[in-house]
This record gives sequence, C-alpha cells and structure tokens, in this order.
Amino acid sequence: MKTKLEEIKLAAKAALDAEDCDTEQVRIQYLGKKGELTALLRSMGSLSPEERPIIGQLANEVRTYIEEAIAQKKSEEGAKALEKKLIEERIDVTLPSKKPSVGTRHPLAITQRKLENIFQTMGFDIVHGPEVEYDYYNFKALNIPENHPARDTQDTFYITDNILLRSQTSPVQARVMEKQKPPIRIISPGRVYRSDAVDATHSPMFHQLEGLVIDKNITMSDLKGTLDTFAKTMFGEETNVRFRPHHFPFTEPSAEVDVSCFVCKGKGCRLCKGEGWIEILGAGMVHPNVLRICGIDPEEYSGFAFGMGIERIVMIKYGIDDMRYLYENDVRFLKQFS
Ligand code: 2NM
Repeated sequence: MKTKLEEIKLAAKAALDAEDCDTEQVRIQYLGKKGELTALLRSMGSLSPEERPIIGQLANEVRTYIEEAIAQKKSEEGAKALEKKLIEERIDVTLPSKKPSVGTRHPLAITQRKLENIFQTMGFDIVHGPEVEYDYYNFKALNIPENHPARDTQDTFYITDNILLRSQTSPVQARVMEKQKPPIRIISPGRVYRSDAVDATHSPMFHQLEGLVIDKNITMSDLKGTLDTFAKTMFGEETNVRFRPHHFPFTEPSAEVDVSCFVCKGKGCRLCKGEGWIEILGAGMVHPNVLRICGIDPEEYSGFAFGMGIERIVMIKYGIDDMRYLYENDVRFLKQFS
C-alpha cells in the first residue's frame, strides 16, 4: 500500500506537469469521490492496527501534496488567463474618440436671437412676461373693445373668466408702461396662443416679437427709421420698406409693413407671389387711450409700437412653405439650419 501511495503521488505530479493537463480533471481523478486516492483510503479497513496510522499519515501527506500542487497549478493558470485577457482587451486610450452627435439650434431660436440682436443693437431692452395673463393686460389695457372678435372664446383660450393664454405679447408692454416712466425702449419676444386650427400658415401656439418706444417727441419717422434699419439688417442692405394704412385698436395711425422681396429685388417671384413686396409686420403710433390706461400722459409723451410673427419671418427667410415643419422636430429638417 505504501508503494501504491507513492505511485499515486508520482502519477498525479506527472499528470499536472503534462503539456495538455486539465487540472480540474486531475483533481477529480485523484481526489474526487471516486478518485484513486479516495478509493485507496476506503480500503484501509483491511490494514492491521499497527500499519493503519503509518499508512494513514502517509496517505494524508500524499493528499496534501496533491491538493497543494493542484492549488498551485490553478493559481498559475488563473494568472496566465488574466494576463492573456489584459493583453487581448487592452484599450488604446490614445485613439480618437467617436464624434458625439451635436444638435443644432432650432430655426425659430436662431431667428429670435437674430431679431433680438438687431433691436438690442438699436438700444432696445428685452422684456418677458407671463404666457398665462389677465384679460385686462391682453385686451382692456390695449384699447381692445369689449365686442372685438379677438376677445371671443372662438379666438382666445380662456382659463377662467378673467385669465387666459395671451394672444399677443403686447400685454408685456402694457405692464412695462404701467410700471416704468418713459423713456421706454423694449422688445417682447415669446409664445402666444390663439384658438386656430393647424394648417400650413396657422398654429394654436406661435411666437411673436413686439417692440415699443415711448419718449417725448417720438414720431412716425422714428418708427420708419427703426423698421428700415431692421429690414436692411435682416434681409439685406438693398431692402426697402413700405407702409400701407391699416387698423389696430392699440395704435393710431396704424400700418401694415412690407419689405421689398430680397429674392427678386422687387421684380416679382414665387416667394413674393409676383408682388415684389412681402408683408412682415404691423405697426403704428401707440393710441393715446393705451398710454392713458397705462398711466402715461399722452400730452407729454408719444410712442410707436410694432409686432411680427417669428414663424412668418423664419418661413420668409428660409423659403419654408409649411409652418408645420417648424413643430414636427424631424432632425432631417432641423439640421439644415446649423
Ligand atoms: C402689432 C401691430 C401694431 C403693439 C402695440 C403695442 C402697445 F402695447 F403699445 F399697445 N404693443 N404692440 C402693436 C402695434 C402690435 O402687432 C401686429
């Protein structure tokens, strides 16, 4: 039995040293439940009482020897596997990274910024106000009569009897006039809401930019000069401005304002529908009633105001024929404006 134990020890050692050794298989073969050493230990019952402790001790030494050899082998294998993995999965941190996909500004945002910039350059301050507004600031303070169609629930989103979604940004200007002593020189860009069905030129939410100047001796020529500078900066140096008489409740006199077509230079084309002129905004001299209601003496001060739809400016500037493109947010459309 002693020689048998020596044999098992040498055989196990040889198996572990073999080129194509499967370490786990070796463990099962020698130390497993049905392993060679285990079998031998089971047969120790047949030994004499004198032999038993000696062989028992030897058997334990052999077992410990094999166990340690296997543990050693497994740890070497583990280290080798790790090293291999580290080499195979090495990351070259000096490689250039994947380009992150960067978004672009929305054409409405680009245009609003451009408009803000033009008027800021002329000394206007940008003022914002609530989109949920009192009917007082949206209508009454702006001299819009009780029976005006704009006041109808057909045209305006009411929240309560006297609170609504602003249908224009002029209430911002009424609030400024009420609070601030002239001189006033402001623009108010932002969202406005009207109860309109969606089509190529309408949306229940759109953006406006309105301007207001109040001081002593402000005249129609100040309005014309301001809008002329605006039109030339926005649409090109050769752009001309045309005023046509119109009516707004909050201005008197009022005008609709056209710019000469920057595509055909006034000859007539698809953009201006053969007119040579494109309507871009409404304007006028602030009505004395508006000044009075907002606490400004119309005998001492006068002013002008104007208002434009930003969507309309975007569509004219970029030749977009359907407003819905501006709200669908299809990146194939949006990325053309970077
Ligand atoms: C427009 C056209 C004409 C306007 C008037 C005022 C205010 F507050 F002074 F009365 N703000 N904006 C105005 C005038 C707006 O939009 C087409």
